Amino acid sequence: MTDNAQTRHLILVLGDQLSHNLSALRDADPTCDRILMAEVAEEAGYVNHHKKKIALIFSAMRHFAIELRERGFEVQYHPFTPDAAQRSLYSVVEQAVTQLSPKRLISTECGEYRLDQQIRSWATSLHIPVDIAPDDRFLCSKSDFAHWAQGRKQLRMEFFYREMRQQTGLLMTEDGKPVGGSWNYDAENRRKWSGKPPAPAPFRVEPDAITQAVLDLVARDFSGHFGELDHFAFAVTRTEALQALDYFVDFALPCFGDYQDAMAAREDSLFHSLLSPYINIGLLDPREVCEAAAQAWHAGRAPLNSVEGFIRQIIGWREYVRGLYWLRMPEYAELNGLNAQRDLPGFYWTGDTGMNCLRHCIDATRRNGHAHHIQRLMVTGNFALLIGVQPKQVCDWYLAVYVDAFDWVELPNTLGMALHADGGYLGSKPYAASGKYIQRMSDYCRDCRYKVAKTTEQDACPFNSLYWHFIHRNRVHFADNPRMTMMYRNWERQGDSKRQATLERAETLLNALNTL
Ligand code: FAD
Ligand code: DLZ
Ligand code: SF4
Repeated sequence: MTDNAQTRHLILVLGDQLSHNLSALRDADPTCDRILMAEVAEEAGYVNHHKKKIALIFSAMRHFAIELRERGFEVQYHPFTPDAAQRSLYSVVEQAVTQLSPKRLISTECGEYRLDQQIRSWATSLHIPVDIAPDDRFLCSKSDFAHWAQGRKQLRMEFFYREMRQQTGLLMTEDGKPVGGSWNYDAENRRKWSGKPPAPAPFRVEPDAITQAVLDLVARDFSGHFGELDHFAFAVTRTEALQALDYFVDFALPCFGDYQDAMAAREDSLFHSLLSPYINIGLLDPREVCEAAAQAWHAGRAPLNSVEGFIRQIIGWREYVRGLYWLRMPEYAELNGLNAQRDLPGFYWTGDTGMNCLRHCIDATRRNGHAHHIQRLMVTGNFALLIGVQPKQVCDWYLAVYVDAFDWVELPNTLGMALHADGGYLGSKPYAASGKYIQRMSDYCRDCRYKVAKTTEQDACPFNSLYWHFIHRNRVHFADNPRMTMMYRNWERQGDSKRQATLERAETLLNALNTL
């Protein structure tokens, strides 16, 4: 494109849209279109994003811009500077529209409701047609999900997942049945890990000069943000992300299924893929990730409980929460079905607590910007649920601290799955658990200041009395839930004085959360 050529289309590419087959780029013409990408203060600062998350997004954006230029595109790229006059995507786009007078602004629909609403209003404020193409990197469109959900009072992932299996043909026989005879091998995903087989070291990429420059920038300009920047080793290009996928399939997938729910003090990620950041920012396509796993099963390189469990997370849970988000926003973000009003304890930001499970999970989060699903759900999420933290505060924490966090996936997982704040729309039963669950699935309790076998004593595991306090105070919500009947029966059976002592211990803990 020559300097004086008229720009036909200005194409906006966001920090989580780094896919060469992005719908907004599909009809792009290097001779007359211009691509706009910008690192801006507003996006980097609307929550206290982990330093590694900002570094990953800026570095991957810079690498993607170079790849686009290598393909012949003109890219207007705005690197972050703390004193830039343009602090929001809107102001960057407004300036480019003034400079270039494009005929149209093209974008792919944005993953977050907040920014999506802003972009949809730009046609009016910028006086330019704005074309928003569907994000077809997801396997289920927003309208197909809405159609599936229509008329259902409660949604259940399992039924959605079966339809997705049929639609994609993943792990299906030629006559339309699930391979192995079952849709779901969840019951074979619950082994405790004893140290063997050894877990693979996490995949690492050494930072190149571009990443190093971003790391210096983040260290300088985002020093107040959460998390450690040291040992940054994320893939920042599609080529590197594909290597991360191969590494996972070769070394972790075979054991992924058995140890999917396990946690261990000396292994942060065990057999998990660590691929969510790459899928979420567009370096990997969810279909190719699932196909790579299915291929490993067909080739006899990974067992069915691993491959089915892994694929279920992506075509099941990932698509399900995304569909639900768009179906229920914006009111979904305001839900607080259990009327939880407590503040998030300060130790969520520091890890400074004697509760070993929480300390380990928060410390891994601080170091890596990652914790695996059971750590997020059954340790940090479970504790916030039991003590009744305000959903908004918990959601802001999850959105900030994980490298893979974007509102469309974080919000339903936190507000719906972990906090049960949506009245059971996403899941039929709260994921509330006592210390016994954590003991069964991890080795955290062994070295803890608290005793997991005790409930009411001074050194008793806080999760135990808090669990019963949760059950007791939420009777009105759960007593009629058939999946909770057993719990209420157990609670009644304990007798008045034991129950009283348990509730008193819980009250003492609730009044001193930051000293635990
Ligand atoms: P693996 O265990 O290897 O799973 C494979 C892939 O499946 C993941 O990469 C991810 O793409 C997908 N996946 C697995 N579980 C889920 C799920 N529940 N929802 C959506 N996708 C899933 N995931 C995010 O990507 N971003 C978030 O902000 C996020 N916030 C969460 C908050 C809470 C409270 C909880 C309980 C879960 C959250 N998850 C989130 C889901 C899940 O914990 C992460 O996707 C997973 O830990 C990422 O690590 P991994 O790539 O090693 O996953
Ligand atoms: C998360 C994030 C960050 C930290 N920075 C930028 C940025 O500077 N420029 C940009 O285009 N996008 C960024 N993002 C992602 C967006 O905030 C937003 O979360 C997603 O585009 C919504 O799907
Ligand atoms: Fe966590 Fe309780 Fe176990 Fe300590 S004893 S690690 S607080 S579950």
